[in-house]
Amino acid sequence: GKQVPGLKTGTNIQKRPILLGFSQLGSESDWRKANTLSIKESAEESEISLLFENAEQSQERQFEAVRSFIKQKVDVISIAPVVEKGWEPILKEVKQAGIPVIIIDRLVEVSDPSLYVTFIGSDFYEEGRKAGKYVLDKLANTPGPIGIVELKGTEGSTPSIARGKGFHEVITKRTDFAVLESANADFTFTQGKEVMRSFLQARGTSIRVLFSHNDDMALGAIEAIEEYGLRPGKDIVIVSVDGTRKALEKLMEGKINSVVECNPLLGPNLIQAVNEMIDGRTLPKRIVTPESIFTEVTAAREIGTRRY
Ligand code: GZL
Repeated sequence: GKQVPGLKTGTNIQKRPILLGFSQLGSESDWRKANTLSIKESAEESEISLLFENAEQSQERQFEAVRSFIKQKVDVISIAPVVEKGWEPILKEVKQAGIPVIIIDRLVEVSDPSLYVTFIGSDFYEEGRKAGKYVLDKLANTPGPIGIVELKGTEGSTPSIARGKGFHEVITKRTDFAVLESANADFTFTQGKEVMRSFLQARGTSIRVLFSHNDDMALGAIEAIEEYGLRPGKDIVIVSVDGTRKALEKLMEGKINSVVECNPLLGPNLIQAVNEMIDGRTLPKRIVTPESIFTEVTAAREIGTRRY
């Protein structure tokens, strides 16, 4: 195992695996399942032993997991925070215990940046802007007014806040674009279908565009649109975020028009950050995962290599 400083006993240095406590926020989507698998696989490949706790969307259960990691005296704690607010107290407890914290995937809103070493995750604001730009391009030659509906992710989560902000800022360029409905559907297939059904009942054929904050909600919405009697990808332009295999398949069928990539494979970045930190190296405050955008054209090329 790695040499953990302060573990010298006598002449030989005591070697034991690094203990990483990871609080995962849930298993709400294909993206999340891929994220969990990536972290477990990367920990296995390295000499790091992983304590994994799944909070199933409950911030309180994330706090409990972090407290149990403190009790177990782990070397590092990593958190994928379900929402941004409410993390100061628990992160102060971790700091008092002298355990470094790595935030991954989503961000925490804290006034004291020393409460975590680094944040590894996507630029969600840019993802929202990419989605907005796609809609502007797709409808460049379509006269308004154009009705848009939005399926938002978990209320108060970084991806939902930032994707929405980026998207809305970009589409203001067209004054004949109107957001008719915008509601949270918690990143899940089931709620995406239910909320889209309610949008259709309220607004019917005035809906011309759907912006979904993730693929699972978009896939649910596609079922609602087809049950309503409209053609997803044709009567309603659909742009989504993540880039899961199921979404790329719909992209190839023409039922989704564009998918903005959000990379869930954060395992290698996390494990590398843990090892570098244990070796006493300083880490950048922010590590951004590289991402692109998929359309009907590129989906075919991508689908073969997708791992999730
Ligand atoms: C984004 C991640 C989001 C995904 C959803 O990094 O937090 O949560 O976009 C997932 O699919 O549920």
